Amino acid sequence: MRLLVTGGAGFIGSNFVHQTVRERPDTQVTVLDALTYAGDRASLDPVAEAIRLVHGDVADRELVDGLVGEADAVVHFAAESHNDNSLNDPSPFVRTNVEGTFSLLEAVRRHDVRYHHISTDEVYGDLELDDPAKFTPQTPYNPSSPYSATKAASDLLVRAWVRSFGVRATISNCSNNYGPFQHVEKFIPRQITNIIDGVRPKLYGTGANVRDWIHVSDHNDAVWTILERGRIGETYLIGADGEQSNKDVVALICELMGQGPDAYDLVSDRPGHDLRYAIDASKLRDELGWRPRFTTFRDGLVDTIEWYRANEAWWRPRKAATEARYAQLGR
Ligand code: NAD
Ligand code: TDX
Repeated sequence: MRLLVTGGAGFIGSNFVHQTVRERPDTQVTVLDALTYAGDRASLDPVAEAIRLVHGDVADRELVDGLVGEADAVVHFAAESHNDNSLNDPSPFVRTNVEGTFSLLEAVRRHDVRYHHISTDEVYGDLELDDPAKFTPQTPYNPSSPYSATKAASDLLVRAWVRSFGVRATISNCSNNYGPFQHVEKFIPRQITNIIDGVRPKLYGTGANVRDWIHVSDHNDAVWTILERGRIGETYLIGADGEQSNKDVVALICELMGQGPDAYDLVSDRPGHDLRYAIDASKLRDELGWRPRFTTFRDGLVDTIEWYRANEAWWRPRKAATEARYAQLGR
C-alpha cells in the first residue's frame, strides 16, 4: 500500500510511521509535514531510510493534489494541536486544521483515495467531574476552545464530503495520548522535563480536571484497525479507560521520579478549561475487535519517563522557548 501520512514528524504521526515501518514493511510511506515548531525531522531519523519526507503545507492544494494522486490511502494527523496556543493565536489553527483538511478532502475526492481523519474527543466539549457519562459517537458536538472548534469543523467537513461526494472516509476521535516524541509543551512531558531540570511541576487551577489517557501506540494500533476494517462513513471513538485527574498524574510522576507526592505548584488556570473527558470505545472494541496493549498507565508512564531521560538531545532544544511562552502566560 502507498500511504500518505500528514503530520508524520509530530508526536502521534512519528510514532505511527515508526510502527508502520516496523510492523508493515510492505507499506510505502510518504510523510507530508510543514515542520512547524511542533514537527521535528529528528523524530523520523530512526526510519529515514525507509520513508519519503516531503516538507510542505497541507493547505497547499497543488502539492497535496500531486501527493494524493500517488497514494492508495491517506492518514491525516497534521494539525495545530495545542489548546494553550489556540487561545493565544487561533489563526494557524483555522488555516491548518480547517483549510488543510479541505484541501485533502478535495484531493481524495478527485482521485478516489481512501482517507482516514484523525480527530479528538475534545470536539464533544466536556463532562462534569461527578457525571458517570462518557462520550459516545452520538454525543453532540460542543467544542470549547479555538483548537477543538477547528477540529470539530474539520470532522464536519469530512462527514459532508462522505455524504455529498461519496468520499471513502472514516474518522476517529481519540482521548489524550502520552508516550515518546511528545512536545514538551504538553502536560506529561512538561512535568517530566521540569523535574529533570530541578523545576517543580505546574498544575493548572486546582488540578481536579480529568483526562482519559491512552498510550500513543494503542491509538496508532486502533488507527490501523480502522483503516483496514472500519466501515466507510463511520466515526470510531478511541480510548483505553484511562481516566485520571491531573493532580493524580502529577503525583504519580513525582513518585516515579523520586519527588514527594505534593512537590508541585498550582498555577493560574487555562481560560475555558474543559473539566473532564471520558471515552466509551465499545464500538471500536465490539465491531472491530480492537484492544489496548498498554494495560497500566503506571507502566506506560515508567517507559515514557525513561524515554525522556534517555533522549534529552531530542527535547532540550525546545525546552527554554516553551517555558518562556508559559512564563508570559503566568503558567
Ligand atoms: P503535534 O503538534 O505533535 O504534531 C503535529 C504535526 O503536524 C507536526 O509535525 C507539524 O509540523 C505538522 N503540521 C502542522 N501544521 C501543518 C501544515 N499546515 N501542513 C503540514 N504539516 C503541518 O500533534 P499530535 O499531538 O501528534 O496530534 C496529531 C493529531 O492527533 C492532530 O490532528 C490532533 O488533533 C490529534 N489528536 C491528538 C491527541 C493528543 O493527545 N496529542 C489526542 C487526540 C487527537
Ligand atoms: O503545565 C500544564 N499543567 C496542567 O495542569 C499543562 C501543559 C497542562 N495542564 C493541564 C491542562 C489539561 O487539563 O493538563 C491537562 C492536559 O493538558 P494538555 O497536555 O495541554 O492536553 P489537552 O488540553 O487535554 O489536549 C490534548 O488532548 C486532546 C492534546 O493536546 C490535544 O491535541 C488532543 O486533541
